[in-house]
Amino acid sequence: MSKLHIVANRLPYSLKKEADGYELIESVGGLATGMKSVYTEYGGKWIGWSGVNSDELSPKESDAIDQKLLEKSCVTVPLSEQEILEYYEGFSNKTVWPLFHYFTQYVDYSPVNWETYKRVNQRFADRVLEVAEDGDRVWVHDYQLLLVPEMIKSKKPNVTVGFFLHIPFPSYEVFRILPWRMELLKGMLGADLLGFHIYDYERHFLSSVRRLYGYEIAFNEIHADNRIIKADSFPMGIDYAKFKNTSASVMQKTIQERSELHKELEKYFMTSPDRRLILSIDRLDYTKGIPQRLKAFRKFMEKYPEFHGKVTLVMLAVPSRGQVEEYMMLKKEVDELVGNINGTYGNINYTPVWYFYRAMPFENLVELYNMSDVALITPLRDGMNLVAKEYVASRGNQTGVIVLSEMAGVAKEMGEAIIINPINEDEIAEALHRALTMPLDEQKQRMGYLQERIQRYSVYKWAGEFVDALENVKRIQKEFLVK
Ligand code: ADQ
Repeated sequence: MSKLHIVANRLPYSLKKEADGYELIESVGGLATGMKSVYTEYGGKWIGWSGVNSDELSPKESDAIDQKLLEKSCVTVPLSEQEILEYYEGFSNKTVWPLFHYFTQYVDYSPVNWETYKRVNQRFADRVLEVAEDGDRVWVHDYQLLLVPEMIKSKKPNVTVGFFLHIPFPSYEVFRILPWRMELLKGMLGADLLGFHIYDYERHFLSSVRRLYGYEIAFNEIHADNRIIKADSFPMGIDYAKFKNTSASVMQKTIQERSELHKELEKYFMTSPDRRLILSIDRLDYTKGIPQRLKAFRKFMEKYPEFHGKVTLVMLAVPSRGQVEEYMMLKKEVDELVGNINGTYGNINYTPVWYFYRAMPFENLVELYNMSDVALITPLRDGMNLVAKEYVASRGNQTGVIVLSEMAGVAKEMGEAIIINPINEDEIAEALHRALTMPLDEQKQRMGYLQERIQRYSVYKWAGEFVDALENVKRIQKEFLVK
């Protein structure tokens, strides 16, 4: 049977330094969960970076790590400090990330970073070429590796290549700004199948291909120099059962067994029957609309004094890309806004915003999902947004309301949420009021539909469908050649 290899910037393990060497820690993120099921089933390798700067490792340490990872079917791509700076923090996160999220004012056009991006992409491709044999399939992930599909295809045309973009693909008018737009598209077009979260991103991509390369496009098939390439949308799901079951089990724990956070949340609700929690969870990233969200909450407090003392916004922000200037500025702005709201509306018994600048253990995350009345999800742009799906999966009693940005890919699957424009503070303040006063029957009806839909298209289903589509494109290409 043909193998299926995964290529992603990071491997599904991170390394922890111990006295006697490095220990592997399994990642629990969405991508790792979904992909592990796939590459182990098809006997392939996972090619990626271990997360450790290779300058810090002696050759002996490096060999030992490679060996340990190989036992888990992982092949490492070493990256030096300079490469991490220029390829990862540089071109990936300061050029492609802001551009693809429509933050054109933040885009850095460093030719040095671009050269390193090309070189590192080639290194990833070379590792793939070492392990992939004719007839195998390779699934490349995300914006750090846009050039890899073509780098594989040009050397091994009999390897079937799939590519999935986890972030938006922007409109042509934004994409065209990039000096290296032709090269990036050429890189992506090395794939036989290109996957996006939603149809809008696929449409933007096809439009850029048509305008920049002039290829004929029939529905979602690109006819490129005697090859057929397919684009399609695959909305990524979550491990629904994991959230559902953890949520049920944490809520069944006895009072003594409960976590500190759980006990604190219960105390909060016990002080008054009409207390409410609003939850906000993201990486601290400028695309997530966190300052706008805080301003909208402040507006809500201004407009609805009857909720003072009764509503708390729990805001979790995971530290992210802290070396990049825009992220440092964002952190400062968020700190100040939280201080301002708490200073204005708080008192000795009441803190309107509980702000946690850290990652939470999984169980605590699920407790918060389970015990919050409203999920406030307002990104300015977001490829998908898995937090919305995780909230749905964790709602054991089917209550809870989602206030959701129309700019998140997930909004396309969540017509039952209250959909808002993330810039419109008044609209969000009104949506919060509506969510907090929504009758329980209506909440249950909406949440019931959401649960049914999100449960059906889990991360496993998503991965399975992509792999099936990759097989299908192989067949279409064969038929095309026979004609
Ligand atoms: P992200 O931008 O990282 O992903 P998202 O999809 O929301 O965004 O995933 C964030 C993940 O981090 C969630 O699984 C969430 O549970 C977890 N998380 C957030 N805050 C946390 C905290 N304080 N503690 C612990 N865990 C926390 C990118 C794209 C998205 C796309 C995904 C998948 O930007 O649009 O949905 O990839 O394709």
